[in-house]
Amino acid sequence: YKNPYYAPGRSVNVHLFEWKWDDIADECESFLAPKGYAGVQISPPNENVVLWSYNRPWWERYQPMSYKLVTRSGDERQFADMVRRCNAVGVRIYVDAVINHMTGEPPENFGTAGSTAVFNQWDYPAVPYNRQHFNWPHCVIDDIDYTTNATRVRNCELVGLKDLNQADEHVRNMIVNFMNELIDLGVAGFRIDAAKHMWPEDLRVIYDRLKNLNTQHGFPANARPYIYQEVSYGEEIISRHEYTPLAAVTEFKVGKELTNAFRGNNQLKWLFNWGPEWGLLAHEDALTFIDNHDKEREHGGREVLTYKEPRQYKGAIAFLLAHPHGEPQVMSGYDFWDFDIGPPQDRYGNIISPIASDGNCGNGWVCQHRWRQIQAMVAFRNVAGNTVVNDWWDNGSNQIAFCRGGNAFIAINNDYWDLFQTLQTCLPAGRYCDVISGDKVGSTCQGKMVTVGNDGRAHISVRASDYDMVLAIHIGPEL
Ligand code: LAG
Ligand code: CA
Repeated sequence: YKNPYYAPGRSVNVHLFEWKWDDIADECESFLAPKGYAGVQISPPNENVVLWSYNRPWWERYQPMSYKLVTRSGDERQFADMVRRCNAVGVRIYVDAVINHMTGEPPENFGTAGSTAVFNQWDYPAVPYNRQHFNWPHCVIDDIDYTTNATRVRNCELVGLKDLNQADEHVRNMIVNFMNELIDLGVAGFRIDAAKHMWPEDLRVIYDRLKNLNTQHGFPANARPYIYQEVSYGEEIISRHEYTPLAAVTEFKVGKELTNAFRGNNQLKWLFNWGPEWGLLAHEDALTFIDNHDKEREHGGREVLTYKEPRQYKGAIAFLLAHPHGEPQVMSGYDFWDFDIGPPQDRYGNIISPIASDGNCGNGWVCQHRWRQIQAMVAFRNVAGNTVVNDWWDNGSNQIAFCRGGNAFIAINNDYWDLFQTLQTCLPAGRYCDVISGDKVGSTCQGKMVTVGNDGRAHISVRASDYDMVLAIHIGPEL
Protein backbone atom coordinates (compact mmCIF):
# COMPACT_ATOMS: atom_id res chain seq x y z
CA TYR A 1 0.00 0.00 0.00
CA LYS A 2 3.03 2.25 -0.13
CA ASN A 3 3.55 2.46 -3.88
CA PRO A 4 1.63 5.31 -5.52
CA TYR A 5 1.99 3.75 -8.97
CA TYR A 6 2.85 7.05 -10.52
CA ALA A 7 3.59 7.05 -14.23
CA PRO A 8 7.34 6.80 -14.96
CA GLY A 9 9.20 10.05 -14.44
CA ARG A 10 6.46 11.66 -12.34
CA SER A 11 6.56 12.37 -8.64
CA VAL A 12 4.17 15.04 -7.30
CA ASN A 13 0.55 14.81 -6.20
CA VAL A 14 -1.77 17.84 -6.04
CA HIS A 15 -4.85 18.19 -3.85
CA LEU A 16 -7.44 19.85 -6.07
CA PHE A 17 -9.62 20.81 -3.13
CA GLU A 18 -13.35 21.12 -3.97
CA TRP A 19 -12.77 20.93 -7.73
CA LYS A 20 -15.47 19.44 -9.95
CA TRP A 21 -14.77 16.19 -11.75
CA ASP A 22 -15.23 17.70 -15.21
CA ASP A 23 -12.75 20.44 -14.37
CA ILE A 24 -10.22 17.94 -13.01
CA ALA A 25 -10.51 15.91 -16.21
CA ASP A 26 -9.83 19.04 -18.27
CA GLU A 27 -6.96 20.01 -15.96
CA CYS A 28 -5.37 16.56 -16.31
CA GLU A 29 -5.34 16.89 -20.06
CA SER A 30 -4.50 20.54 -20.51
CA PHE A 31 -2.17 21.22 -17.58
CA LEU A 32 -1.28 18.43 -15.15
CA ALA A 33 -0.06 15.87 -17.67
CA PRO A 34 1.92 18.33 -19.82
CA LYS A 35 3.55 19.79 -16.70
CA GLY A 36 4.41 16.38 -15.30
CA TYR A 37 2.13 16.13 -12.27
CA ALA A 38 1.75 12.54 -11.11
CA GLY A 39 -1.58 12.49 -9.32
CA VAL A 40 -4.57 14.32 -7.90
CA GLN A 41 -6.18 13.97 -4.49
CA ILE A 42 -9.86 14.72 -4.92
CA SER A 43 -12.43 15.85 -2.37
CA PRO A 44 -14.73 13.13 -0.97
CA PRO A 45 -16.78 11.73 -3.88
CA ASN A 46 -19.63 10.20 -1.87
CA GLU A 47 -22.92 11.80 -0.88
CA ASN A 48 -22.73 14.37 1.93
CA VAL A 49 -25.28 16.42 3.84
CA VAL A 50 -26.21 19.74 2.21
CA LEU A 51 -25.75 22.65 4.62
CA TRP A 52 -27.39 25.82 3.31
CA SER A 53 -27.59 26.97 6.91
CA TYR A 54 -23.82 27.56 6.69
CA ASN A 55 -23.98 28.66 3.05
CA ARG A 56 -22.50 25.36 1.82
CA PRO A 57 -19.27 25.18 3.86
CA TRP A 58 -16.41 23.05 2.53
CA TRP A 59 -16.74 20.82 5.59
CA GLU A 60 -20.18 19.51 4.66
CA ARG A 61 -18.24 17.03 2.53
CA TYR A 62 -16.84 15.45 5.69
CA GLN A 63 -20.40 14.48 6.75
CA PRO A 64 -21.36 11.44 4.66
CA MET A 65 -25.01 10.51 4.06
CA SER A 66 -24.27 7.48 1.87
CA TYR A 67 -21.67 6.03 -0.50
CA LYS A 68 -23.52 7.14 -3.63
CA LEU A 69 -21.10 8.93 -5.93
CA VAL A 70 -23.04 12.18 -6.15
CA THR A 71 -21.67 15.45 -4.76
CA ARG A 72 -21.25 19.05 -5.80
CA SER A 73 -18.17 17.87 -7.69
CA GLY A 74 -20.26 15.69 -9.98
CA ASP A 75 -22.09 12.40 -10.34
CA GLU A 76 -20.89 8.87 -10.98
CA ARG A 77 -20.76 9.28 -14.74
CA GLN A 78 -18.63 12.41 -14.39
CA PHE A 79 -16.44 10.68 -11.81
CA ALA A 80 -15.82 7.71 -14.09
CA ASP A 81 -15.09 10.03 -17.00
CA MET A 82 -12.58 12.01 -14.92
CA VAL A 83 -10.68 8.91 -13.82
CA ARG A 84 -10.61 7.52 -17.33
CA ARG A 85 -9.40 10.77 -18.88
CA CYS A 86 -6.76 11.42 -16.21
CA ASN A 87 -5.41 7.88 -16.33
CA ALA A 88 -5.25 8.12 -20.12
CA VAL A 89 -2.73 10.97 -19.78
CA GLY A 90 -0.82 9.32 -16.93
CA VAL A 91 -2.30 11.29 -14.02
CA ARG A 92 -3.52 9.13 -11.12
CA ILE A 93 -6.57 9.83 -8.94
CA TYR A 94 -6.52 9.39 -5.12
CA VAL A 95 -9.81 9.50 -3.23
CA ASP A 96 -10.33 11.17 0.14
CA ALA A 97 -12.17 8.32 1.90
CA VAL A 98 -14.35 9.40 4.84
CA ILE A 99 -15.02 6.08 6.54
CA ASN A 100 -14.68 6.87 10.25
CA HIS A 101 -18.08 8.46 10.60
CA MET A 102 -21.30 9.71 9.05
CA THR A 103 -22.93 13.09 9.79
CA GLY A 104 -23.36 14.89 13.08
CA GLU A 105 -26.85 16.14 13.87
CA PRO A 106 -27.01 18.96 11.36
CA PRO A 107 -30.01 21.29 11.08
CA GLU A 108 -30.79 20.09 7.56
CA ASN A 109 -31.59 16.62 6.33
CA PHE A 110 -30.89 16.22 2.65
CA GLY A 111 -27.89 14.73 0.99
CA THR A 112 -26.30 15.69 -2.32
CA ALA A 113 -27.94 12.59 -3.86
CA GLY A 114 -31.29 13.33 -2.20
CA SER A 115 -30.95 10.84 0.66
CA THR A 116 -32.31 11.55 4.09
CA ALA A 117 -31.41 10.09 7.48
CA VAL A 118 -32.75 10.02 11.02
CA PHE A 119 -29.71 11.45 12.72
CA ASN A 120 -30.77 10.97 16.33
CA GLN A 121 -31.63 7.35 15.55
CA TRP A 122 -28.26 6.68 13.82
CA ASP A 123 -30.33 5.63 10.83
CA TYR A 124 -28.89 6.04 7.31
CA PRO A 125 -31.21 4.01 5.07
CA ALA A 126 -29.33 4.87 1.87
CA VAL A 127 -26.29 2.81 2.95
CA PRO A 128 -27.96 1.19 4.97
CA TYR A 129 -26.62 1.77 8.49
CA ASN A 130 -28.56 1.79 11.72
CA ARG A 131 -27.80 2.10 15.40
CA GLN A 132 -26.11 -1.31 15.70
CA HIS A 133 -23.40 -0.26 13.23
CA PHE A 134 -22.09 2.58 15.39
CA ASN A 135 -19.91 2.62 18.46
CA TRP A 136 -21.97 2.44 21.62
CA PRO A 137 -22.57 3.92 24.11
CA HIS A 138 -22.34 7.23 22.35
CA CYS A 139 -19.62 9.61 23.63
CA VAL A 140 -17.72 12.61 22.25
CA ILE A 141 -13.92 12.94 22.19
CA ASP A 142 -12.52 15.50 24.63
CA ASP A 143 -9.16 17.23 24.04
CA ILE A 144 -7.69 15.42 27.04
CA ASP A 145 -8.43 12.03 25.43
CA TYR A 146 -5.64 12.56 22.90
CA THR A 147 -3.08 12.34 25.67
CA THR A 148 -4.76 9.79 27.90
CA ASN A 149 -7.26 7.48 26.24
CA ALA A 150 -6.80 5.80 22.84
CA THR A 151 -10.08 3.92 23.13
CA ARG A 152 -12.05 7.11 23.48
CA VAL A 153 -10.20 8.69 20.52
CA ARG A 154 -11.26 5.73 18.41
CA ASN A 155 -14.69 4.85 19.74
CA CYS A 156 -16.13 8.22 20.65
CA GLU A 157 -17.34 10.85 18.23
CA LEU A 158 -14.97 13.25 16.49
CA VAL A 159 -16.63 16.68 16.82
CA GLY A 160 -20.00 14.96 17.24
CA LEU A 161 -19.87 12.94 14.01
CA LYS A 162 -21.72 9.60 14.28
CA ASP A 163 -18.93 7.10 14.84
CA LEU A 164 -18.99 3.93 12.77
CA ASN A 165 -17.79 0.66 14.28
CA GLN A 166 -15.27 -0.71 11.79
CA ALA A 167 -15.12 -3.97 13.73
CA ASP A 168 -18.67 -4.69 12.59
CA GLU A 169 -18.86 -7.01 9.60
CA HIS A 170 -21.61 -5.07 7.85
CA VAL A 171 -19.74 -1.80 8.27
CA ARG A 172 -16.61 -3.39 6.83
CA ASN A 173 -18.59 -4.66 3.88
CA MET A 174 -20.15 -1.32 3.11
CA ILE A 175 -16.78 0.45 3.29
CA VAL A 176 -15.00 -2.21 1.24
CA ASN A 177 -17.75 -2.19 -1.41
CA PHE A 178 -17.49 1.59 -1.66
CA MET A 179 -13.72 1.54 -2.02
CA ASN A 180 -13.73 -1.39 -4.43
CA GLU A 181 -16.25 0.37 -6.65
CA LEU A 182 -13.77 3.24 -6.86
CA ILE A 183 -10.93 0.86 -7.68
CA ASP A 184 -13.05 -0.65 -10.44
CA LEU A 185 -13.52 2.86 -11.81
CA GLY A 186 -9.74 3.22 -11.99
CA VAL A 187 -8.56 5.15 -8.93
CA ALA A 188 -5.01 4.51 -7.74
CA GLY A 189 -5.52 4.86 -4.02
CA PHE A 190 -6.95 6.62 -1.01
CA ARG A 191 -6.37 9.21 1.67
CA ILE A 192 -7.89 7.66 4.79
CA ASP A 193 -9.61 10.53 6.58
CA ALA A 194 -9.36 10.50 10.38
CA ALA A 195 -7.29 7.29 10.48
CA LYS A 196 -6.22 8.09 14.03
CA HIS A 197 -9.85 7.61 15.02
CA MET A 198 -10.00 4.03 13.75
CA TRP A 199 -8.31 0.89 15.07
CA PRO A 200 -5.30 -0.21 13.00
CA GLU A 201 -6.44 -3.84 13.10
CA ASP A 202 -9.81 -2.89 11.61
CA LEU A 203 -8.15 -0.83 8.90
CA ARG A 204 -5.87 -3.74 8.06
CA VAL A 205 -8.88 -5.98 7.45
CA ILE A 206 -10.45 -3.35 5.20
CA TYR A 207 -7.26 -2.75 3.21
CA ASP A 208 -6.68 -6.46 2.72
CA ARG A 209 -10.14 -6.87 1.22
CA LEU A 210 -9.54 -4.23 -1.43
CA LYS A 211 -9.12 -5.28 -5.02
CA ASN A 212 -5.94 -4.87 -6.99
CA LEU A 213 -5.80 -1.75 -9.14
CA ASN A 214 -7.69 -2.00 -12.40
CA THR A 215 -5.32 -3.16 -15.15
CA GLN A 216 -7.66 -1.71 -17.77
CA HIS A 217 -6.60 1.70 -16.52
CA GLY A 218 -2.92 1.05 -17.10
CA PHE A 219 -1.91 -0.36 -13.74
CA PRO A 220 0.37 -3.41 -13.59
CA ALA A 221 -1.07 -6.76 -12.49
CA ASN A 222 -1.35 -7.35 -8.74
CA ALA A 223 -0.88 -3.68 -7.86
CA ARG A 224 -2.28 -2.73 -4.47
CA PRO A 225 -3.87 0.69 -3.97
CA TYR A 226 -1.66 3.45 -2.56
CA ILE A 227 -2.98 4.32 0.88
CA TYR A 228 -1.96 7.31 2.98
CA GLN A 229 -3.59 7.48 6.34
CA GLU A 230 -4.37 10.85 7.82
CA VAL A 231 -2.82 10.79 11.30
CA SER A 232 -2.31 14.33 12.50
CA TYR A 233 1.16 14.38 14.12
CA GLY A 234 0.53 11.12 15.98
CA GLU A 235 2.88 11.54 18.90
CA GLU A 236 0.42 11.58 21.75
CA ILE A 237 -1.28 8.50 23.25
CA ILE A 238 -1.79 7.26 19.69
CA SER A 239 1.41 6.91 17.70
CA ARG A 240 1.70 7.24 13.96
CA HIS A 241 3.93 4.19 14.17
CA GLU A 242 0.82 2.11 14.86
CA TYR A 243 -0.16 2.91 11.27
CA THR A 244 3.12 2.73 9.32
CA PRO A 245 3.10 -1.09 9.30
CA LEU A 246 -0.19 -0.88 7.38
CA ALA A 247 0.38 1.80 4.76
CA ALA A 248 1.81 5.29 4.32
CA VAL A 249 0.98 8.12 6.75
CA THR A 250 0.56 11.87 6.35
CA GLU A 251 3.72 13.55 7.68
CA PHE A 252 2.48 16.71 9.43
CA LYS A 253 5.91 17.48 10.87
CA VAL A 254 7.18 18.49 7.45
CA GLY A 255 4.86 21.48 7.20
CA LYS A 256 5.48 22.44 10.80
CA GLU A 257 9.29 22.29 10.62
CA LEU A 258 9.62 23.90 7.19
CA THR A 259 7.18 26.62 8.20
CA ASN A 260 9.31 27.27 11.25
CA ALA A 261 12.47 27.47 9.17
CA PHE A 262 11.09 29.54 6.31
CA ARG A 263 9.43 31.97 8.72
CA GLY A 264 12.92 32.60 10.04
CA ASN A 265 12.57 30.81 13.37
CA ASN A 266 15.15 28.19 12.51
CA GLN A 267 18.14 28.48 10.21
CA LEU A 268 17.99 26.81 6.83
CA LYS A 269 21.53 25.47 7.33
CA TRP A 270 20.09 22.89 9.72
CA LEU A 271 18.18 21.31 6.86
CA PHE A 272 21.42 19.58 5.74
CA ASN A 273 20.22 16.32 7.31
CA TRP A 274 16.50 16.70 6.51
CA GLY A 275 14.70 13.35 6.80
CA PRO A 276 14.44 10.73 9.54
CA GLU A 277 17.18 12.49 11.55
CA TRP A 278 14.64 15.26 12.03
CA GLY A 279 12.23 12.72 13.48
CA LEU A 280 10.41 12.40 10.19
CA LEU A 281 8.86 9.16 9.02
CA ALA A 282 10.89 6.92 6.72
CA HIS A 283 10.81 7.97 3.08
CA GLU A 284 8.39 5.27 1.91
CA ASP A 285 6.04 5.87 4.84
CA ALA A 286 5.69 9.61 4.41
CA LEU A 287 3.17 11.65 2.44
CA THR A 288 4.68 15.12 2.80
CA PHE A 289 3.19 18.60 2.40
CA ILE A 290 3.41 22.15 3.70
CA ASP A 291 -0.31 22.84 4.09
CA ASN A 292 -3.48 20.83 3.60
CA HIS A 293 -7.13 21.89 3.61
CA ASP A 294 -7.33 21.72 7.41
CA LYS A 295 -4.01 23.33 8.25
CA GLU A 296 -4.53 26.26 5.91
CA ARG A 297 -7.65 27.13 7.94
CA GLU A 298 -6.96 26.09 11.52
CA HIS A 299 -5.80 28.67 14.04
CA GLY A 300 -6.48 31.45 11.62
CA GLY A 301 -4.18 29.73 9.15
CA ARG A 302 -1.12 30.70 11.17
CA GLU A 303 0.06 27.20 12.02
CA VAL A 304 1.72 26.56 8.67
CA LEU A 305 2.65 28.60 5.62
CA THR A 306 -0.10 29.03 3.05
CA TYR A 307 -0.76 30.99 -0.12
CA LYS A 308 -1.32 34.00 2.16
CA GLU A 309 2.45 34.24 2.81
CA PRO A 310 3.51 33.57 -0.76
CA ARG A 311 7.25 34.28 -0.71
CA GLN A 312 8.02 31.98 2.21
CA TYR A 313 5.41 29.47 1.07
CA LYS A 314 7.04 29.15 -2.35
CA GLY A 315 10.43 28.81 -0.64
CA ALA A 316 9.19 26.01 1.60
CA ILE A 317 7.51 24.21 -1.29
CA ALA A 318 10.68 24.54 -3.37
CA PHE A 319 12.63 22.81 -0.61
CA LEU A 320 9.90 20.17 -0.16
CA LEU A 321 9.98 19.32 -3.86
CA ALA A 322 13.74 19.61 -4.31
CA HIS A 323 14.51 17.25 -1.45
CA PRO A 324 14.13 13.51 -2.15
CA HIS A 325 12.52 12.60 1.18
CA GLY A 326 8.88 11.46 1.07
CA GLU A 327 6.07 11.56 -1.50
CA PRO A 328 5.20 15.24 -1.71
CA GLN A 329 1.78 16.75 -2.19
CA VAL A 330 0.92 20.35 -3.00
CA MET A 331 -2.31 22.04 -1.95
CA SER A 332 -4.46 23.87 -4.48
CA GLY A 333 -7.58 25.62 -3.29
CA TYR A 334 -9.58 28.82 -3.32
CA ASP A 335 -9.27 32.17 -1.60
CA PHE A 336 -11.04 32.35 1.77
CA TRP A 337 -11.22 34.75 4.67
CA ASP A 338 -13.12 32.66 7.18
CA PHE A 339 -12.99 29.00 8.28
CA ASP A 340 -16.42 28.03 6.97
CA ILE A 341 -16.23 29.64 3.52
CA GLY A 342 -16.92 27.03 0.85
CA PRO A 343 -15.69 27.04 -2.72
CA PRO A 344 -16.80 29.79 -5.11
CA GLN A 345 -20.43 29.02 -5.93
CA ASP A 346 -23.42 30.49 -7.71
CA ARG A 347 -26.71 31.19 -5.96
CA TYR A 348 -27.87 27.61 -6.51
CA GLY A 349 -24.78 26.24 -4.79
CA ASN A 350 -23.13 25.07 -8.00
CA ILE A 351 -19.35 25.26 -7.73
CA ILE A 352 -17.88 27.83 -10.11
CA SER A 353 -15.08 26.44 -12.24
CA PRO A 354 -11.53 27.60 -11.49
CA ILE A 355 -10.43 27.85 -15.08
CA ALA A 356 -12.05 30.62 -17.11
CA SER A 357 -12.62 30.46 -20.86
CA ASP A 358 -9.28 32.20 -21.48
CA GLY A 359 -7.56 29.22 -19.86
CA ASN A 360 -6.41 31.14 -16.81
CA CYS A 361 -7.21 30.37 -13.20
CA GLY A 362 -9.56 32.87 -11.55
CA ASN A 363 -13.09 33.12 -10.18
CA GLY A 364 -11.80 33.17 -6.60
CA TRP A 365 -9.56 30.13 -6.94
CA VAL A 366 -5.87 30.23 -6.04
CA CYS A 367 -4.53 27.35 -8.14
CA GLN A 368 -1.21 27.11 -6.33
CA HIS A 369 -0.30 24.18 -8.57
CA ARG A 370 -0.26 26.55 -11.53
CA TRP A 371 2.09 29.11 -9.97
CA ARG A 372 5.21 29.16 -12.09
CA GLN A 373 7.52 28.68 -9.13
CA ILE A 374 5.62 25.59 -7.92
CA GLN A 375 4.98 24.04 -11.31
CA ALA A 376 8.66 24.53 -12.15
CA MET A 377 9.68 22.60 -9.04
CA VAL A 378 7.45 19.71 -10.10
CA ALA A 379 9.50 19.46 -13.28
CA PHE A 380 12.68 19.81 -11.19
CA ARG A 381 11.70 16.85 -9.00
CA ASN A 382 10.88 14.73 -12.03
CA VAL A 383 14.27 15.48 -13.57
CA ALA A 384 16.06 14.87 -10.27
CA GLY A 385 14.55 11.37 -10.24
CA ASN A 386 16.14 8.89 -7.86
CA THR A 387 19.26 10.91 -7.15
CA VAL A 388 20.34 11.81 -3.63
CA VAL A 389 21.32 15.18 -2.16
CA ASN A 390 24.97 16.00 -2.83
CA ASP A 391 27.28 19.02 -2.72
CA TRP A 392 25.37 20.65 0.13
CA TRP A 393 26.49 24.22 0.74
CA ASP A 394 25.37 26.74 3.32
CA ASN A 395 26.64 30.08 4.58
CA GLY A 396 26.22 29.14 8.24
CA SER A 397 22.87 30.87 8.29
CA ASN A 398 19.88 30.90 5.92
CA GLN A 399 21.55 30.51 2.55
CA ILE A 400 21.69 26.93 1.27
CA ALA A 401 22.33 25.14 -1.99
CA PHE A 402 22.53 21.52 -3.09
CA CYS A 403 22.60 19.26 -6.10
CA ARG A 404 20.48 16.26 -7.02
CA GLY A 405 23.09 14.04 -8.61
CA GLY A 406 24.17 15.59 -11.88
CA ASN A 407 20.63 16.50 -12.83
CA ALA A 408 19.50 19.51 -10.86
CA PHE A 409 20.69 22.30 -8.58
CA ILE A 410 18.86 24.61 -6.18
CA ALA A 411 19.89 27.63 -4.10
CA ILE A 412 17.69 29.28 -1.46
CA ASN A 413 18.32 32.57 0.32
CA ASN A 414 16.19 33.28 3.38
CA ASP A 415 18.69 35.75 4.85
CA TYR A 416 18.19 39.51 4.87
CA TRP A 417 21.32 39.89 2.74
CA ASP A 418 22.25 38.82 -0.77
CA LEU A 419 23.47 35.40 -1.80
CA PHE A 420 26.33 36.09 -4.19
CA GLN A 421 28.53 33.01 -4.53
CA THR A 422 30.35 30.75 -6.91
CA LEU A 423 28.95 27.29 -6.20
CA GLN A 424 29.22 23.73 -7.45
CA THR A 425 26.06 22.98 -9.47
CA CYS A 426 27.04 19.45 -10.52
CA LEU A 427 25.58 20.19 -13.97
CA PRO A 428 27.34 19.76 -17.31
CA ALA A 429 28.93 22.95 -18.61
CA GLY A 430 26.45 25.17 -20.39
CA ARG A 431 23.97 27.97 -20.08
CA TYR A 432 20.87 27.33 -17.96
CA CYS A 433 17.71 29.31 -17.38
CA ASP A 434 16.56 29.62 -13.75
CA VAL A 435 13.10 28.04 -13.71
CA ILE A 436 11.94 30.17 -10.76
CA SER A 437 12.55 33.75 -11.89
CA GLY A 438 11.06 33.55 -15.34
CA ASP A 439 9.79 31.35 -18.10
CA LYS A 440 11.87 30.16 -20.95
CA VAL A 441 10.00 31.28 -24.03
CA GLY A 442 11.29 29.53 -27.10
CA SER A 443 15.04 29.84 -26.78
CA THR A 444 15.05 32.99 -24.67
CA CYS A 445 15.23 33.01 -20.92
CA GLN A 446 13.06 35.60 -19.21
CA GLY A 447 14.56 34.81 -15.83
CA LYS A 448 18.12 34.66 -14.54
CA MET A 449 20.74 33.06 -16.74
CA VAL A 450 23.29 30.77 -15.11
CA THR A 451 26.51 29.82 -16.87
CA VAL A 452 28.07 26.59 -15.65
CA GLY A 453 31.76 26.12 -16.34
CA ASN A 454 33.68 22.95 -17.17
CA ASP A 455 34.26 22.38 -13.46
CA GLY A 456 30.50 22.43 -12.79
CA ARG A 457 30.76 25.71 -10.94
CA ALA A 458 28.64 28.76 -11.60
CA HIS A 459 28.12 32.18 -10.17
CA ILE A 460 24.80 32.21 -8.31
CA SER A 461 22.88 35.31 -7.30
CA VAL A 462 19.76 35.39 -5.14
CA ARG A 463 19.35 38.87 -3.74
CA ALA A 464 17.41 39.54 -0.58
CA SER A 465 15.29 41.88 -2.67
CA ASP A 466 14.54 39.32 -5.38
CA TYR A 467 10.90 38.47 -5.93
CA ASP A 468 11.57 34.84 -4.94
CA MET A 469 14.17 33.43 -2.56
CA VAL A 470 14.90 30.44 -4.80
CA LEU A 471 17.04 29.78 -7.86
CA ALA A 472 16.72 26.37 -9.55
CA ILE A 473 18.32 24.94 -12.67
CA HIS A 474 18.32 21.48 -14.16
CA ILE A 475 19.21 19.50 -17.23
CA GLY A 476 16.60 19.52 -19.94
CA PRO A 477 16.14 21.30 -23.20
CA GLU A 478 19.24 23.33 -24.05
CA LEU A 479 18.99 27.07 -23.98
C1 LAG B 1 -10.65 15.20 9.05
N1 LAG B 1 -9.59 14.51 9.20
O1 LAG B 1 -9.39 13.69 10.18
C2 LAG B 1 -10.82 16.17 7.96
O2 LAG B 1 -9.58 16.41 7.31
C3 LAG B 1 -11.45 17.40 8.53
O3 LAG B 1 -11.52 18.40 7.56
C4 LAG B 1 -12.81 17.05 9.09
O4 LAG B 1 -13.39 18.14 9.84
C5 LAG B 1 -12.73 15.91 10.09
N2 LAG B 1 -11.61 15.06 9.98
C6 LAG B 1 -13.96 15.05 9.96
O5 LAG B 1 -13.93 14.35 8.74
C7 LAG B 1 -14.18 19.06 9.11
C8 LAG B 1 -14.21 20.39 9.84
C9 LAG B 1 -15.08 20.32 11.07
C10 LAG B 1 -16.46 19.85 10.69
C11 LAG B 1 -16.29 18.44 10.09
C12 LAG B 1 -17.61 17.83 9.68
O6 LAG B 1 -12.88 20.75 10.20
O7 LAG B 1 -15.18 21.65 11.62
O8 LAG B 1 -17.30 19.81 11.82
O9 LAG B 1 -15.48 18.53 8.91
O10 LAG B 1 -18.28 18.63 8.74
C13 LAG B 1 -18.55 20.46 11.69
C14 LAG B 1 -18.67 21.66 12.60
C15 LAG B 1 -18.61 21.17 14.07
C16 LAG B 1 -19.72 20.16 14.33
C17 LAG B 1 -19.57 19.01 13.33
C18 LAG B 1 -20.69 17.98 13.48
O11 LAG B 1 -17.61 22.56 12.35
O12 LAG B 1 -18.77 22.30 14.94
O13 LAG B 1 -19.61 19.65 15.65
O14 LAG B 1 -19.62 19.53 11.98
O15 LAG B 1 -21.94 18.57 13.20
CA1 CA C 1 -13.94 6.11 15.32
